[in-house]
Amino acid sequence: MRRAVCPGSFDPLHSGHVEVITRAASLFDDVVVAVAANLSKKHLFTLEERLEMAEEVFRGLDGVSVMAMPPGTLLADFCHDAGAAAIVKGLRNGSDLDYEVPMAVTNRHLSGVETVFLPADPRHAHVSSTIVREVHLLGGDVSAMVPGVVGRRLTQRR
Ligand code: COD
Repeated sequence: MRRAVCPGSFDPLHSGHVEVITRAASLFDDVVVAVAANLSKKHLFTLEERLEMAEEVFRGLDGVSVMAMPPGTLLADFCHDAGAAAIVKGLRNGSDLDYEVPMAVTNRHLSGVETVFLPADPRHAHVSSTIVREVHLLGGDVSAMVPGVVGRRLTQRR
């Protein structure tokens, strides 16, 4: 069985994430969405809330499960413990590539796990969690950028 890990903060989960994870699920037998507690980021949603939203979004997608990556966990160790063959990431642009390649090489050196990059679909390549949070907090409509469950949670936050 070929397992892949799709890691991220998912704060919040948006259409670009969902699209890449759905494509990963068509390439691998099993996909673990690893929701990270990133110590260097101040999150809008708690880890628990981000897990709940991801579980609801991917409930109907065969072969996809959601797990927490606790604070202080190396992604390489998480992948090793999960028996993953690959990390899957979406690439939006050259800046993502510059940022991601050193992490991919480091993760391979640490655990032998390869990173597979999928080009972001142009319909979602402009979307980021930062943009979703900012547009929402300033009163804009983000419904085209996030799954329904995330939109509802954001509305409750206003
Ligand atoms: N279209 C397609 N894909 C997208 C889009 C989009 N519009 N936006 C984001 N993505 C993809 C990217 O591949 C991104 O990596 C992933 O979705 C998750 O996005 P975010 O923003 O939720 O994730 P980040 O950048 O906050 O998450 C970073 C990690 C948690 C993956 C990283 O910090 C990590 O690996 N942490 C563990 C600690 C560790 O091992 N550190 C050493 C690394 S060498």
